[in-house]
This record gives sequence, C-alpha cells and structure tokens, in this order.
Amino acid sequence: MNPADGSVIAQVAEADQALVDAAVQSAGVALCREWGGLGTTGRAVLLHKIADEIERRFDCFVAAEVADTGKPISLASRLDVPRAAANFRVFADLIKTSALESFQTETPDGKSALNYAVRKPLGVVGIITPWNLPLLLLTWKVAPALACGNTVVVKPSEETPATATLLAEVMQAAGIPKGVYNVVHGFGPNSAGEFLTQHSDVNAVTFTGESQTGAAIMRTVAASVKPVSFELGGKNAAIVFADCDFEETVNGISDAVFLNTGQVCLCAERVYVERSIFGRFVETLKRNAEAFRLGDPLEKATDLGPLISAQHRDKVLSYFKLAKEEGATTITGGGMPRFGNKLDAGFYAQPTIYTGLKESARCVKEEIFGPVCHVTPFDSEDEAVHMANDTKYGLAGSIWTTNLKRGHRVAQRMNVGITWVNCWFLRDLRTPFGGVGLSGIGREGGLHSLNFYSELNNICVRL
Ligand code: NAD
Ligand code: 6OD
Repeated sequence: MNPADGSVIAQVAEADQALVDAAVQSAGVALCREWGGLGTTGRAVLLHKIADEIERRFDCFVAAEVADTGKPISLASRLDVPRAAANFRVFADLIKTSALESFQTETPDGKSALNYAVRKPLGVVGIITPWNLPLLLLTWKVAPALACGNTVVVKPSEETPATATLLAEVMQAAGIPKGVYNVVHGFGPNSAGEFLTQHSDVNAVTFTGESQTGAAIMRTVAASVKPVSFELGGKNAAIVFADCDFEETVNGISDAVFLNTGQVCLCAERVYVERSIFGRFVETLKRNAEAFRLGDPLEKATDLGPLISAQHRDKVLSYFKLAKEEGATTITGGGMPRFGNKLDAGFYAQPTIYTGLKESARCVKEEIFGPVCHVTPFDSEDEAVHMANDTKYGLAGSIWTTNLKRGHRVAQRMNVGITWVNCWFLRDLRTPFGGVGLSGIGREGGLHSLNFYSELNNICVRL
C-alpha cells in the first residue's frame, strides 16, 4: 500500500516453503559455479557495476522507495538511493585493499613458524530487513556479503518489497551470475522470514529490525548454531549542554527526532537539555517542529511523509494517548494532521514534543519509532549521563556542546555503539556500526562487515 493515501500499489507473491527452498538451493549451487571461482578483483569489478546500474536507474529506485515507504522524494534522492550505490562501491574497494594478520612465531626448538589467515565466504547468507530504509539497509548487508564471496537470499519487509526486486534487475544487468542474489517475499513468522532463518542450508543470518524479532530469530537459528548479526531497536538519547551552538543544535536535534517521520533506528526519542536553556530550547524545537511541511511525498518541498502503515500509525497514536495518561505536557502535536484531500486516507501523525514525564514512564522507556520526543531538563553532567544510559537499549547517542573536552568525555561514557558529537547520522561506512543491550549483537561497517561475512582460516606453516 502507498502509505500517503492508503491506495494499493501492487500485489506481491508470498513465498511458501518450497519457494524458499528453491531460492536457498539456487544460492548454494551458485557458490560452486562461476561466482565461487572469482577472486576479489573480479568481485570488486562486479560490485562497481552494480553501483553503476543503481545510478543508471536512480529515478526508478527513488519512485519505488517513495511509493513503498511514503518518505519524501527529497529524502529518498539524497539519502536512500545514493547510499545504496555507495554501499557497493565502499565494499568493492575495501575487499581489494584490506589486509589480514600474519605472525612470525618463534618455536621452542629455536626455529619458527609463519601464521597467516585467509578469508573464506560463509556460504549462503540469509538477509532479513525492515521497512524504514529498505534499500539502504538491504544493500548495507548485500554489498559486503557479496564482496566476501557469499551468495544471498534476501527477505525484505512485507511493507516495502519493491526495491529488493528492482535490485534483482540490477544484478542481472550488472552480470552477476544466476543464483548469487535471490529474493523471497513474505511475512516473518510461519512465512518466508521464518522459513529462511530455520533453513538448514543457510549458513548465516543477518537481520535488521525490532529487538523482539531479533530474539525470535535467535531462538530459530540456535538449533543450527548459525552466526548472526543483529541491528535492532533503540531509544536513543541526545544530551544538550548550555554551551552548545544553539541554532545549530536545535536544527540538528530537529533532524535527529523527525527525519523520515522519526522512523530511523538512530532517531533521538529522549532529549536531555541543561536547565538554564531548557525553556528556550523547547520553544525553538517547537517552532521547528511546527514549520515542517507534512504532505505529499512526491512534492519536492515536503519535509515529512506518513508513517509506514495504518497499524504503525495506530501504535504511535497509542503512545500519544499513553503520554497524556502518564502526565506529559504536550508542547506540540499529539494527533493526526488534516489535509482536506486524499492524504487524509494516509497514515500521517503530527510532529510531537512532550515534556514533564518521569524517567520511568513507558513513553520514556519504550521505542515508539515515530515523529516524537520527550525533553527533560538536567542540572549536571553526571545526571545527564545517568539518565541517558538508564535504558535497556544502546544503539546511538548525540552530545551537543562547544566544550571539546566535555564532548569527548561524555561521548566515552555513553553506553551505546555509536555516539555523535555536534552532529547526527553522519556516516563513514568504514566505521563500526551496531548496538549494545537490546540494540543488537555484533558490529557491521568496514572491516567489521568483512569479518562477519567471512570465515577466517588461520594457516600455520613450520619453517
Ligand atoms: P520487524 O522486526 O517487525 O521486521 C523486520 C523484518 O523481519 C521484516 O522483513 C519481517 O518480515 C521480518 N520478520 C518478522 N518476524 C520474523 C521472524 N519470526 N522470523 C524471520 N523474520 C521475521 O521490524 P520493522 O518493524 O520492519 O522495523 C522497525 C524496527 O527496526 C525498529 O525497531 C527499528 O529500531 C529497527 N531498526 C534497527 C536498525 C539498526 O540498524 N539497529 C535499522 C533499522 C531499523
Ligand atoms: O547508516 C547505516 O549504515 C545504517 N545501518 C543505518 C541504520 C539506520 C536505522 O534506521
């Protein structure tokens, strides 16, 4: 469905067990054919061709992503589709240039041995992805998996099937051998997702999505002890000190809270602001939130689109209701916008800011994944760090200050996988990406991805 107006865009075939079996078998066979014989240079050349083909179909990918997700065309054009191409280019270059460790080892008889490691593919990798950044997150996993010589079976979210399918056309056009990239569509439990994760011929599973789903997949793969990489949910904090660059910070936090209608795992849903600037900060954040243009995702001027589905909109609205029951003060928003046209059938929610909740409130503890934040004042650095870290999640955080020492110091105390200082979602794809606690297992990005998507075989040669 198109989340902007609730219309049906396309029918998608749900894969049954037999189709998933066929996809996994095709991926297994491809490992032993031409693909398996390619070296890193050959694979890197093909990965660059994939990026070329994505760029050639830029408008087509943007249109598909906008129709599937309802995200503004400006966002899909500047973030999702360019990042898809970049994912392939970065891992193409990295696989060619990355070195592996070697050791000259002294032996007890006064001679020596040489230890060195070689990379081997894991085999068939099952890739399961969510709906919020469908192409970006899919290619974030497909690119390093292919760079390492694996074959893949991908299961995109049932909400956003289009770009994974278009990527299959790209693979063909780029000359990727048959069976290397396979797509199955469907749901999670008792459907394509579960059939894939429990398949005995799938050698590893990489997953991005909700923490609860990660737990379910972990139970499924436990029986066959498959390696897993999990990028899960978050309840991210931003800490704003009184000495921050005020305008830059409010604008940065506005992005961190509301980008993609708050549907980015890295979004800040908890904002902690030093008491001396609290009132002014909340007032200016409100001004920004109210200035966002909600509307038709195809309009270039639109800043925020709808939520992904009626079900997700209802979940977000249920948290708006809960916030009031828990005693929140509504600074702005808290409901659904009205357009007076076909967008009223879409799944929109207003940009919303709350204050006044206790830190123990469910709205401060649970991931909402919508255009909403709660702002809390603090009086000391220790208090801010304590509140920011008081969560079972631990994906990302951001610190806003012009005091460089404090920026480093507080960043290093954050119990998360990624901390930004005076910025947010600024990505270098070579850096480690992942979370602690309920936010995930393992790290991807750069060499961390190469290490997950390959097995190292250490060879010890007596000299
Ligand atoms: P989700 O967990 O509901 O679904 C993700 C994928 O898992 C979908 O393809 C779904 O069909 C599949 N799935 C569901 N149950 C399954 C099962 N039992 N077995 C196999 N597959 C199953 O997540 P979502 O609602 O699509 O995405 C939003 C969530 O993703 C949020 O919690 C967000 O924080 C998280 N997220 C995390 C990151 C990150 O990098 N840490 C990135 C994006 C999104
Ligand atoms: O930028 C990335 O590599 C990445 N994995 C982003 C995840 C965003 C979550 O919604």
